[in-house]
Amino acid sequence: SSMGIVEIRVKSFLKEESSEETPVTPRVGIIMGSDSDLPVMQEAAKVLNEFDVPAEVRIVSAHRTPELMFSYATSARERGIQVIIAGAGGAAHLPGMVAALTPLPVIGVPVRASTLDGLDSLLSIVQMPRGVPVATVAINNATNAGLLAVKMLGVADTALQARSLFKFMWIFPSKQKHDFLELF
Ligand code: RP5
Repeated sequence: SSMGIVEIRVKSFLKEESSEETPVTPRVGIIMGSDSDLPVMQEAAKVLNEFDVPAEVRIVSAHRTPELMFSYATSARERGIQVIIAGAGGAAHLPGMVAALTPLPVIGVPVRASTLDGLDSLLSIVQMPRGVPVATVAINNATNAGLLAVKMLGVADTALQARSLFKFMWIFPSKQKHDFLELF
């Protein structure tokens, strides 16, 4: 019986160890050109937190830290990131540049940051050339970027799709609502 106690102690020790040492792999990368974008971009993090989707938040600038942008974009997929949300203002090249460097879907958030009321950011992000898509949300609407990321991940994650159902329910046609509820 003393062996039994030792085993239990070892197990609980290992459990504590592993819960401290195993960091959760982020599924969504939230990046932005400047810390001045944070008040807008944190809304995306809030949404992901609401749905228990692990996310990381990083300042990565296409213009000020181009090498960091390159290494972030080219390593994101192999680190386990599945969707990238990129916010930037002014000459907002970050989402498009990142989209050119990764197979992951990129959601762009135009941040209102200059004298042009965010129209500059919107056009910089939305007017991508054919072949390099960026899913662009409305100016300053990082909430929608978070919700869109949840929907994208939900395609291959029915548990997450089910959790998101109630958030989106009010816009579903009633037949679809019925089918969905049957499913879970
Ligand atoms: C962009 O320029 C950033 O995304 C930010 O929206 C804007 C202003 O940046 P700061 O000068 O406030 O750092 O690169």
